[in-house]
Amino acid sequence: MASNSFGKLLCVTTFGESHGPAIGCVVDGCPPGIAIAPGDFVHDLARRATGKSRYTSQRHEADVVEILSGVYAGKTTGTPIALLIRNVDARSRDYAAIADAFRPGHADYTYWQKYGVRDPRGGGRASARETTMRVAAAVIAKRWLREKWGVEIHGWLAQMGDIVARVPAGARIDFAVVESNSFFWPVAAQVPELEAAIKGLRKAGDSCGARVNVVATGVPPGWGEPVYGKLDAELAAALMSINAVKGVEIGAGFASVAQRGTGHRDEMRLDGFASNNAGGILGGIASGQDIVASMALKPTSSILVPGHSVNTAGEEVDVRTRGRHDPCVGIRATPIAEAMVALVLMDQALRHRAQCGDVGEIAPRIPASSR
Ligand code: EPS
Repeated sequence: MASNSFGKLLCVTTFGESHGPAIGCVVDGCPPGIAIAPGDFVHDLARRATGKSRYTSQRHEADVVEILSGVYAGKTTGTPIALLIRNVDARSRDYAAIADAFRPGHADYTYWQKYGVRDPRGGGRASARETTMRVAAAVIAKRWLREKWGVEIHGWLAQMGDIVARVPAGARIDFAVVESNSFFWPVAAQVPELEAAIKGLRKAGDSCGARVNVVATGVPPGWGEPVYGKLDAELAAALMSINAVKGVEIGAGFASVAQRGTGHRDEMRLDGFASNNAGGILGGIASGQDIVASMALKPTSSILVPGHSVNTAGEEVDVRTRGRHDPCVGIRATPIAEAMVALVLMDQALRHRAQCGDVGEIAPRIPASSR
């Protein structure tokens, strides 16, 4: 009801506010026997964290995970896994001047309308700080998916503002390049252009949007459910639940509108699919091809340029947001998108195993790779 939880068999609940004492999550329904230690969270949390480059928010959080329950002798026990991260660098004074005003384009106004009260410090529950716990929970899901099923999940920044990643048509993304720069950008030669764009935005006190793509390889055919539990529907909902996301595409997505049936259908032969316009999902169920998702993030609403708005007293005011904000939230969204895809896939895998675990491998099985 209150929607701080998601997933059916793997159920993740997050809690905490950006400037509260801590943020945390409870991961319930996780199978026993998965090796997990606090150090396992370091890599992905650092990929998502603020303050790791000059191009993101300069808030410096340590993001140290404390495992409070559900793990014994280094392995999950099957009981609820509670993870906690203490907030250590909140600077609530940055929000004092706008505590009673609604930032245009922000959740300030809608939280106020819904609850009649809100925590203005750091955006409270609406802050992207909350996504830290999604990434932490997904460390467990990513491991299970990789070790048990060979599923790998990788994301990249495909567009920042009007700069589009110049990946040659049909070329595979080089994830070593993606991980080698602060933008998760797949084309190294364009990184200076991105750096200059962020510097320009900072100078202008403005922000820009972004597109993040994610691919999951190795997903066996069969994961996903008809009709209301479609894999693409759950991926879309999970990705859309990330702060600032305004659009999600699966496979060819909105480009399908201009396609013909002859061009869109992914023709099959015994040695493979001819294309992947479906993004690896047919009828809500994985086909065995790569799962391909893409999401659009709006420009950060907390910006220095003053904008017209109103305050809680019903007065018209100009709002200007100071503080340590991201000129482009999309830069840090790649690990968050991967996390949501991992959590949905693990939940769907557990559901598939529960209902159809005895079905086994059905012939013919068409290889995943497009010819
Ligand atoms: C955020 C605003 C900034 C970011 C924060 C997300 O918070 P603050 O104003 O407190 O510095 O630093 O991101 C994180 C702290 C994080 O870990 O992602 C927002 O408004 O969403």
